[in-house]
Amino acid sequence: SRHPLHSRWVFWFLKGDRTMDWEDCLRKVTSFDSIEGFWSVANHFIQPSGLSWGSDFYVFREGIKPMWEDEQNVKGGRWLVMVDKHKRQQLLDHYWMEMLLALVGEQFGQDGEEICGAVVNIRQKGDKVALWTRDAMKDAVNYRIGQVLYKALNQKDNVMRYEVHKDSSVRTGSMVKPRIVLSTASQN
Ligand code: M7G
Repeated sequence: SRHPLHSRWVFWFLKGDRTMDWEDCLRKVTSFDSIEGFWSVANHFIQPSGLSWGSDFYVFREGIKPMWEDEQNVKGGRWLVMVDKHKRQQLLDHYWMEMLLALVGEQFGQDGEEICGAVVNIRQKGDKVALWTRDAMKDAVNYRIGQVLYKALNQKDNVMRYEVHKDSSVRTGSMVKPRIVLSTASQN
């Protein structure tokens, strides 16, 4: 039988190409609205570690474009998990899969409605996975979402940061000042 999800999710791919506008590099690939559909997508596409540098995967709720400018993202932010360069072999594909399973498996309860989508960025300087939420000012909601993600990705001893998209989009230096920080210490 078919196990429907609460939302339909769209899977996007971005192949980094500095000679093109960023948005023109973004392609809708497919969508799914059941657990079975999710697995056929997950089994069909190469894992993040197989992508070339500069590529991204996005899984976003239908109707939300995976970009800061979308009205559902414009006031939002992201929980960011930076993948240790020396551990990408063990961690990258695992993080991405755990993040997607948490997302489509409704592991965030009511707060799940605040989540717009998931992102993985393949970067030579260090890969990133992130969960985008709708409202960067809803600290309590974002904190709870962060805690679920922290556990799902077994972030013990790592620091997870919540960054406001408005700050990322006007970034000049390399780091954005996070709005929330989660670490093992803040879990206790
Ligand atoms: P990134 O891919 O988020 O991270 O941003 P990176 O710095 O590790 O590569 C790289 C660049 O892509 C940004 O400086 C923007 O030029 C462009 N870019 C990324 N995002 C997520 C967006 C977006 O949502 N909208 C627009 N217009 N450009 C974006």
